[in-house]
Amino acid sequence: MLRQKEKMMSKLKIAVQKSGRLSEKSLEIIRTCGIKISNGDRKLITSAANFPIELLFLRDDDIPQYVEQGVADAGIIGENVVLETGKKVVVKEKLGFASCRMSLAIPRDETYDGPGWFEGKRIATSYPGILSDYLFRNGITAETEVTSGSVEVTPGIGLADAIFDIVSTGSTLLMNGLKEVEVVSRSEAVLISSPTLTSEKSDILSKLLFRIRAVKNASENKYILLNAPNSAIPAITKILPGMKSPSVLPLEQEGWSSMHSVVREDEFWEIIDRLREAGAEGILVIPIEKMIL
Ligand code: PRT
Ligand code: ZN
Repeated sequence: MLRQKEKMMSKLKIAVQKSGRLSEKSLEIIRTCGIKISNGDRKLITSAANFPIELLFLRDDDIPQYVEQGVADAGIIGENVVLETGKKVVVKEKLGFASCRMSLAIPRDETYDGPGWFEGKRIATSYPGILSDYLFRNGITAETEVTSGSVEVTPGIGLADAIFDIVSTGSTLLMNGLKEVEVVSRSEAVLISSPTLTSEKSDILSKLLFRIRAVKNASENKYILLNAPNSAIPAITKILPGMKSPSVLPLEQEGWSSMHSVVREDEFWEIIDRLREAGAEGILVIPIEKMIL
């Protein structure tokens, strides 16, 4: 009876990269959402213990197609692959990891005078779709060499004049005597889904997205506590917008208060400097585990 009930309950099938740059972080984000998964033995498919999802471990390039076909309901994948494969999938959420640029690079000694440089040149890439779209938009005719690996060595061995590839730190380009001259697009890991989910699966996806956003918000923000003379409270309140406005609690010491708020990670240092100028003291900054807006 119980088994029958389990069979009837549908689970959201999420495809993640089997092994590569996205694998660990994909599992980590799901685990940080409080979902218990095990993949010690790297099976093709595994179920979560306490949330109605199943994970499918696949090659990243195959994920958009499987999601389009409904073999998987959702997937975690680089935006670059979504763009390149052009499959009918919906990008539901940017996940903030595996960030990179998709760039054109040329030999370091070449003088670069704009996209016209590529006219009539041979460009090696694993992303012919994104490249040809860029060339078309810029009215450039160039030859594309499709290479599946080590694109960056192709100019050095005379196979191409330039490359179009993923750049992260830029050290691979540097090591191969190349320089980045055009950023064509940017990419990070995203959660994609099939455009045609049953309402039951849509509900599971919404619950998962709610948790992912809480985790993301938490990692993008910090909790801040500080002491301030009461006369500085109005100025400090202007600097600290918080989720609504800062909490202000009186301190034992007459004329002083403790203020609590939330600040964005990317504005953090600038805000700290302004707070000190406004009279804040004893500033404490604490990581947030989950943040529900
Ligand atoms: O086996 P499978 O097909 O599943 O994996 P894969 O080899 O195709 O992909 P993988 O694991 O290498 O990358 C997966 C995804 O990570 C990519 O699709 C991108 O969305 C993202 N990502 C982020 C990167 C990089 N950063 C990255 N730096 N993917 C590849 N690189 C490579 C790049 O190709 C170049 O060779 O790293 C080199 C450049 O790095 P820097 O730091 O030297 O600039
Ligand atoms: Zn791949």
